[in-house]
Amino acid sequence: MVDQQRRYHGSHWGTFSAEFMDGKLAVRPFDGDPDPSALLQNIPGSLTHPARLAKPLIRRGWLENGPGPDERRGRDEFVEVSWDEALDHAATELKRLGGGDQTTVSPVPGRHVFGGSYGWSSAGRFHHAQSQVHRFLNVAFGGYVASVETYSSGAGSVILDTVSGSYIPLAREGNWWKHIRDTTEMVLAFGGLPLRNVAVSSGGISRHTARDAIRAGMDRGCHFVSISPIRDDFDAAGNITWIAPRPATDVALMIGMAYHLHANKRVDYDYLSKYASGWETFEKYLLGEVDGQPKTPEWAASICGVPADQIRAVADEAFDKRTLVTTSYSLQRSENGEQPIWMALVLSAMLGGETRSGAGFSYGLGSIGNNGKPKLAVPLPTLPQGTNRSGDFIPVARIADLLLNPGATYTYRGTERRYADIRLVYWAGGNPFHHHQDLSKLQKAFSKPDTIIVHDSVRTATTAHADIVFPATITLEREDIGASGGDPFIVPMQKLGEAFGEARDDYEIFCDLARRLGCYDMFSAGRRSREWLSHLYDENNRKIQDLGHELPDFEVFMQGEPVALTVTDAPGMMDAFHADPEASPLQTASGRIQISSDLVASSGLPGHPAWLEPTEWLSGANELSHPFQLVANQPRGRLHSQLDFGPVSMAEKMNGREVVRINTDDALRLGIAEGDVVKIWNARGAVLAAASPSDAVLPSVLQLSTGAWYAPQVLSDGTIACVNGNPNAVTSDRPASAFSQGCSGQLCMVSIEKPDCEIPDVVPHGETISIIGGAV
Ligand code: PGD
Repeated sequence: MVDQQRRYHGSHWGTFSAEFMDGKLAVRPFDGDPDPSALLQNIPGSLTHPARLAKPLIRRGWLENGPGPDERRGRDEFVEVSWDEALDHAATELKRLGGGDQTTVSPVPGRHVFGGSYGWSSAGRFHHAQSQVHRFLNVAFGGYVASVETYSSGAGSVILDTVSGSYIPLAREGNWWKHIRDTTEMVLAFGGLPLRNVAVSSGGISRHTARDAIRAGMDRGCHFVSISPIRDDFDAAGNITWIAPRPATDVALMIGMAYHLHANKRVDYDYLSKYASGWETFEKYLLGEVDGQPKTPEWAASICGVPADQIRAVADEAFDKRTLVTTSYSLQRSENGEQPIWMALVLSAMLGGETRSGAGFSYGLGSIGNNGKPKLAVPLPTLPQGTNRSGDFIPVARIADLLLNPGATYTYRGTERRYADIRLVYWAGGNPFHHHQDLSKLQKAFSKPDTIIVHDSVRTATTAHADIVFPATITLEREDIGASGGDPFIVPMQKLGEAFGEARDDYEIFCDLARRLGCYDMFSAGRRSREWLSHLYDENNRKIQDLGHELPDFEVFMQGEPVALTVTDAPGMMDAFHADPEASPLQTASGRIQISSDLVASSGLPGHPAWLEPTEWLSGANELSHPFQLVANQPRGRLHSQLDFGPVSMAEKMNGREVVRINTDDALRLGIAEGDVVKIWNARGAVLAAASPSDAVLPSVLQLSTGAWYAPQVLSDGTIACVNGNPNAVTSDRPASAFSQGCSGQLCMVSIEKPDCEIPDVVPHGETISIIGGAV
């Protein structure tokens, strides 16, 4: 039993314990964490921050005129209402759209209801908002239009599923941090290995081990090569070789390496013939038999800007050593984002794959904390979401197209699909006005549905575009069970404070609606929150006991400390495949790693990895009108847009405004000095940010992280700009390709200038949604 004053809790940025000291919440990292994240210190202020939602809100236009498309969303006023009023309005609307007891109401699955509701929300196996909304819509509508894939990895996952059978083992199964510590001789890190990203992991992370593994690898003499236009994408201390290609050109660099290796017979052809298929098709492309252009290091250098001799040298070293090729998720969050991931897998295969311990290919190492760690030997508790009978879905990053183009067709994984006609959007636990691109397009898309319902704990830009806003508790205000694949602890998430204002748990909100719709019994299964927790825990414990392990009793667990889970070094998919490719083939068309694919070719792409010129890149036609390549990457001071108001996030800003880094020479040429507020713009929109000249970014590259809360304002020169610094005001929501339809939000072309207009102050968190008036 632990000290009752000190409570444990789990979060995406680390396990911690907390207690109130002098009336303030003090957060202390979990003792077992060797490298806790500073992001934990964003947490204490979240209990009472002024951006918290205290009462239910209804948009005035919706309240007065009823449901229907409305361009005032995002600009309209909100009216505070009582819970009963808000729930009654919502329930009436849900019933109008076919919601109810699906055993008695005509069971028309909700093909007009978008419930994809993407977002990280908070840690916790039961109160996970996305799981709650999915369960609710399955019960109340019989189903909904879902979303598949992620903004993190939309293009990479789809291509790896196609050419290696499944992306999951390549991201999660290899124990890569251990290899880096013990055996790997060279790490070719495309996109770097950013410690700022491994600080977080969806669902929780108890032990941050990456920094120690890198340090141990360096001490052993492992050569780390970071390939990125931004130097601190590999932000560990020590000797790291930085190779800086132009953004979006890594695939050309890899193909140039492949050409050199093949020309010098420095390829493991035995590996290719045993474990891969389609080499001959790719070889023709490599040698220029298809397009008359041999893909020499000189050809690659002309595209990526890395000298040909350096390309040759790094390829030779990679062949001579036990080389681990890694690609960050960011690499594929761009147009043609499938290509560098596919090519990195092929390059690794040319080097002999995983035939030597410590060598091979790892996807997303460094992109998220729990990738590349030992697997759990035991299952984790999961809330059953029921059955979605609608059968309809979109690739997640197609949300704006779905709402704007009902009935239109598109392709995904080689199959033609059609967008549904959506009347209701129900969102809980995500912030599309943070995570989607081209936010003015999204704003138009959000004007289309009849009704938008959002649950959140804080007044985000997404709540500003809703019709009904339900205030949700945060994890600190409720009990839950914390656990995540790849993390070796299960954490009792103990309640730390009372609900803010009138906020309710997402589960309670759905129960209240289900009662009004006549489907409470089915939704709740007769259980209150605590009964669900003990039910999920006990059910899981039984499965764990069947495997010969055991967890404490539920009540003991909930009042105790985090409990260690068993991990395993049992062979994963790639190990089994390498041990016997005949007995354990990959789930691909050929059973092997596919160097060429007819399915990919059926979407109009080359059927092998290739350099495909993006619409927006340095050296492209677009460079003439907008000469800078913006890299809109993950932030250092927060997770996505969450807790942006916390002190760690605010310390990264200047006067509350997000910072854009610009190469020192470019800044000098444009007369931009440290702290100057600059306007970054293109045809899609504009954003203000505080400039910071730096030699850590390549010339003609700007770096502005995601996550500042979207606050569009009309500037005195007439431009509408996000004054807080959200890069998604200018990024494109063009799909990565017609094959994956993944998010391409990482890169776009922009102009930058010191604006000739008054500079408005930033909009404080929560004030974009207004009970007294809109922001624009
Ligand atoms: P978060 O800021 O985590 O972003 O997008 P995502 O929508 O996941 O939003 C989570 C929301 O959930 C917050 O508003 C938070 O307040 C709310 N929330 C937290 N706990 C609870 C709860 O218990 N209940 C309810 N109802 N709400 C809760 C992230 C997405 O952004 C991702 S994963 C990636 S990788 C993308 N990255 C990029 C990028 O690199 N570049 C660009 N340009 N754009 C990106 N967008 C993507």
